[in-house]
Amino acid sequence: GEPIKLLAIDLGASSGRVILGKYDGIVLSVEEIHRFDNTPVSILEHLHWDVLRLFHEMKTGIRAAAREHDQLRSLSVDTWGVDYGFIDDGGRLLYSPHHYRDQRTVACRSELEGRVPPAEQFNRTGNQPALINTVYQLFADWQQNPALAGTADTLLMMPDLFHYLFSGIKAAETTIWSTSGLLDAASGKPSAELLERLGLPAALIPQQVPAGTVIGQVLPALQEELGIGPMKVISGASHDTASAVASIPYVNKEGAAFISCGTWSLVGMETSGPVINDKGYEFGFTNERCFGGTNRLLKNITGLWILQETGRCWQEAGEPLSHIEMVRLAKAAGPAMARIDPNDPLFGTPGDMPERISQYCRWTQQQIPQTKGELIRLILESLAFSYSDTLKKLEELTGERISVIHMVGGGIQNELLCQLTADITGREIIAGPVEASSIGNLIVQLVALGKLDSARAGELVTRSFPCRSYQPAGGISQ
Ligand code: ADP
Ligand code: LRH
Repeated sequence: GEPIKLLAIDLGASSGRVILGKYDGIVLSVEEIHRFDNTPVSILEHLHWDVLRLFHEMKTGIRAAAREHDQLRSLSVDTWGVDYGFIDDGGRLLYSPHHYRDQRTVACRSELEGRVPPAEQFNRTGNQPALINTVYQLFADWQQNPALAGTADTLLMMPDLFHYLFSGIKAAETTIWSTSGLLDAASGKPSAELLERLGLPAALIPQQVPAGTVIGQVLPALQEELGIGPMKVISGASHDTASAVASIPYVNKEGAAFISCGTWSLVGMETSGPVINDKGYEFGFTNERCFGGTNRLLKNITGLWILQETGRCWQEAGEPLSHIEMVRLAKAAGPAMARIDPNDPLFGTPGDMPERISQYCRWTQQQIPQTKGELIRLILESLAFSYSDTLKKLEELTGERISVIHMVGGGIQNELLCQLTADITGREIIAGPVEASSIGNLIVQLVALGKLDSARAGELVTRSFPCRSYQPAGGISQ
């Protein structure tokens, strides 16, 4: 019969896409309908997401899909973590949500940490304390904008916000909320105690739903505007990393780690429950929820963002380079003469990355890269070394030996990064799928619609999307 047709809307911190998925019961095929940049806007010295533009681009994608295909059954949005918008009691969006790299949290850090020390935050929530976390942002909003207490009725995390704009339904999906630093790790519910000690109203948080919930339908007026029929809105694994991990075609989950490579690099393993101990805290790990309720023990590494920002600087200087050219130059440059710690705060905010990397090398008394190729190579090798270091810590934390690493996400199109990771970790890399978040998004929708058994998802991905394997070449070691 007719295949089932669904739309995945995947918003990364650098770009968004509307993907059409078709499932005939055997194979899942995907077609990219619309891709758009996700460019934050700095206004009045604060960094914001352009949500109206993003919603407009989503609509453009849906309209385009509807022109070619009828019977689109459902849609689901997944986005990057931690960010949110406010809705007032009339259902209106209050203002364009802040970007997690906005610096308003800095001034409130010590006040927050005086009330709930970082180690306690970690022990309660399983989330690694970080200035980007929802809890830091929300606390800063409450301190710096007292009027919010009177106007903000509901807090919607980014994907929940878009689901609301599509359906009119307000919900709090658990995977995205598990990035907030506000959920109790054990119960998976908002921590009443944490909220109270920070003076934040629990009433801001709408009804919680698990990943894979049909929350409503696209609003009638939107159906008409977009030229679609009735379409379900599904709250999926709405954190992009949760979606990406839902797409991993594990051969054997035991001894398998993952690296989700996009703007960020997320390095981790699935575990049955949160891993909360002093070492995990000290090593900088975090615990987030997966589709199905299991746990993801992972570390956030400032990833290809550093290369993106570098590329942006060169572009602004009138010397743009494509991804392919960057990889070619880095290959030609040969082994890097210096290394950075990608998680150094120096690399966390927008700015002149090439200059900051030189600065870092100067401070650490290393050779300063002289050419673009050397600089790119330095970034990629530094990432691979930090992956390797993180994987060793993961082995120490879990007591498991990692034998294979699944790499997923846009960054795996950088085959030099994949090969360096194989070489430096000494492990086999299985790379794929590239569009991991979109594919995971579609899988969760299929499960929610009762069309796929979640235990069969890995096989479906293996059947439907090519993966590439990289073997360690030997010769490079830490
Ligand atoms: P996000 O979801 O965070 O927006 P993606 O998963 O789309 O990120 O991955 C974006 C990254 O993928 C870019 O930073 C870039 O480094 C890398 N990338 C994208 N296309 C290519 C390509 N053709 N070759 C090499 N790298 C690529
Ligand atoms: C990756 C990601 C990551 C973090 C960051 C803010 O896109 O979702 O897991 O939460 O964005």
